[in-house]
Amino acid sequence: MIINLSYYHVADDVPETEYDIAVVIDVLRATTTISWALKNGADSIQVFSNLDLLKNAAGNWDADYRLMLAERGGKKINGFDLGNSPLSVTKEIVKGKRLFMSTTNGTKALEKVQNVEYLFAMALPNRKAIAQRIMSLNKKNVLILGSGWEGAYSLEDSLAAGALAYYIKEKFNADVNIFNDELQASLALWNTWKNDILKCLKTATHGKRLTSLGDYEDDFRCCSELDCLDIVPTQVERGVIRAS
Ligand code: 3SL
Repeated sequence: MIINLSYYHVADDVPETEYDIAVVIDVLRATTTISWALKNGADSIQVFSNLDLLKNAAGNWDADYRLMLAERGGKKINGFDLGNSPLSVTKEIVKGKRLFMSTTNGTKALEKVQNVEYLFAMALPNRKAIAQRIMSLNKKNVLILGSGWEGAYSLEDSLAAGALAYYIKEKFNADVNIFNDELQASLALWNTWKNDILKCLKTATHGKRLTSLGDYEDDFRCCSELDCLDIVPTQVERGVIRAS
């Protein structure tokens, strides 16, 4: 079967089409944090764009088994347990807990496609695991969605979209229809930067934004690692993501 692979930079660009699978990417840093939290034993992650809804839902959860994560503009919001760094979701902190999470762009993108039957969160560390899952499902229409920044294009999400399409096309030798120009451009981007992912992330506007906010060297290193996690963050009920 031919796989139709499309990529859109931000949620508002996604057409009203039926997709079998949606893969949401926020390299810096929401989907990297989600992937590492699940790797480190978090029970689940519930995503919200709205902070009041997050607080309400968290309030109904056993306080010993919950954490609230919130970031806006790259910074942790006061009053929340954690911000949005993959380095902060260590085993000691997240094991067995539900993470109630809201970020500037990543959780919005996840909300946008939560009606798609199979919804996965991807970052560079689990690119291969996601590609394998897509292939194993044998579905036709696959949407890759970047999170961007406040409605605008982001270089690092497009790089990862290209990395995923490249893996499916070249490593699986799958019959792939690169459905739109956005994905063609992402493949070209991947070919340009695949040997210096870290530099690409630091060159990106959001990479520069993070650099201007403080020392994010370890976050950059973590977010630029490729194929080191076997976790497939999967939506199991509306807004709730678990490892599978
Ligand atoms: O935009 C988002 O959703 C965040 O991932 C941004 S940040 O990396 O936490 O600054």
